[in-house]
Amino acid sequence: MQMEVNEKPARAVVAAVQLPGVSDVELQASVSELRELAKTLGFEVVGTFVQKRDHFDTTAYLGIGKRQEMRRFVENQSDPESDPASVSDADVVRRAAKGGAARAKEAAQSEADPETRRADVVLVDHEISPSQARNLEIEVGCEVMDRTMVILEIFHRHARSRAARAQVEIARLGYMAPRLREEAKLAGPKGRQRSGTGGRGAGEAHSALDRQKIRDRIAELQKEIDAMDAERKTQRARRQGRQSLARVVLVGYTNAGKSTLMRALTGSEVLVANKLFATLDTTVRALYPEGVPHVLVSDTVGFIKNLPHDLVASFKSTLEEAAEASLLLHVIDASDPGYERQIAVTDEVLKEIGAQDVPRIRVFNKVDCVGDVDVQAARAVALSAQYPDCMVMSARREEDMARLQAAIRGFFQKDLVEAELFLPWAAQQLRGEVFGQFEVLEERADGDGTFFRIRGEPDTLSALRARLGQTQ
Ligand SMILES: Nc1nc2c(ncn2[C@@H]2O[C@H](COP(=O)(O)OP(=O)(O)O)[C@@H](O)[C@H]2O)c(=O)[nH]1
Ligand SMILES: [Mg+2]
Repeated sequence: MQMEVNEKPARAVVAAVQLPGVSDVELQASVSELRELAKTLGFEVVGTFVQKRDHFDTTAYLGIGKRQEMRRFVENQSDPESDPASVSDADVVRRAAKGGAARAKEAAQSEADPETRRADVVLVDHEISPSQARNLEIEVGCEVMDRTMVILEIFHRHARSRAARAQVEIARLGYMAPRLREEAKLAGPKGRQRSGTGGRGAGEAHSALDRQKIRDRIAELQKEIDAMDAERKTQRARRQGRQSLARVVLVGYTNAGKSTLMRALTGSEVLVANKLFATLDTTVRALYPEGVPHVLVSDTVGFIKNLPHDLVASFKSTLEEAAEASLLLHVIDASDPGYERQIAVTDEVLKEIGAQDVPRIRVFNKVDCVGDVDVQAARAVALSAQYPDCMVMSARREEDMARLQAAIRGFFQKDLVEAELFLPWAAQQLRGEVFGQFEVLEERADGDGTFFRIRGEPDTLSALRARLGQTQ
């Protein structure tokens, strides 16, 4: 489901059951979070359906009436009376007997004009069983993903290192295992299994996998992770002392504004065309405008308020690049009533992944949402007293973005040194690197080579001098 920039985004409908004991505020928070997660996956959210119930409908999560309402929405029918979409039980049974992929395709394509359809996928705000997903898929007429699957897909995309990928794969297998079993039961011995929403990897191999095989695979992955952990520790020790890239990592809860800040700081559009960084993916970009040193900014998955417990380990592994950062920007939604607790959780997790010593700036964002101008000013004073050196800002204000940009530049420039560098004629192939890695303040040439007066990182300078065979 990887989305290209120029591809039309898939349209999603969010559906949630509000169980007794869940307040409106809690439900709303959970639903907005799912909508943000959907956007992270590149979906455009076109509708939300909420239903109060004592329990989930055992057949299809939502009650029959809500299912039909959703189908009419998806198929873009306004008149419920002439609704050919209402599905009889016989229909359900008949279609359920067909193979998974074929059935999902039929549900998605044959029954509504693709030109007028309003949605491509339903996102359910809880974890549901395969049979509930299957029935909902048939009745509403498009693919269904539950909350856990949405989160797993996001982790899958954000897991960078081999260890993180292995960790996410374990979580995915854990999610798939009971589903494959139930699928096998539903489909009968020869039946095909549901593959439409299984996700990469797990989908292809499923028919051959039984529980034992899944257990073996999980054990194997765990062994790999342990081995890689040890390797990473030595690598990290080795990396220290070598020239390091200036690297900013954005962390914080979903919806705090990380991606918004990322876009504003890096001017994404501009940089797609920039050759130097053309290979960077969407979550790693260069701080713009460029300067010395080059600063790379990465976005992370973000903490999720309703994170299923089984996914905690894989969430942490998607965050591990935070431990390698030169600077963490901890983005906090200052208008969220639960922000203090969120700060505590974030700090705790950062400690667990070994990022406690990485310098960090706390960025209290969305201050424009906390009340009128006076309330905002009072909040800024209180936060600055409680968290020295924090930033209180709004991504919607240009002057605030400029302050943040300056704080980041300032952080990296305070360690820069000015120096003279001599490049003999025989080493002129390094000219490009001199200009790429340093700010050149002055340049003059004589019979032996070129003298530069430069400003840059001391480590980068030592590394270049070492290559030139020059001692300090
Ligand atoms: N009012 C206001 N909205 C903001 C601000 N920063 C981000 N947003 C909005 O908050 C929502 C979540 O932002 P996003 O960057 O996707 O958050 P992320 O989940 O941390 O990446 C989006 O609708 C943004 O437009 C801000 O400073 N003020
Ligand atoms: Mg984001």
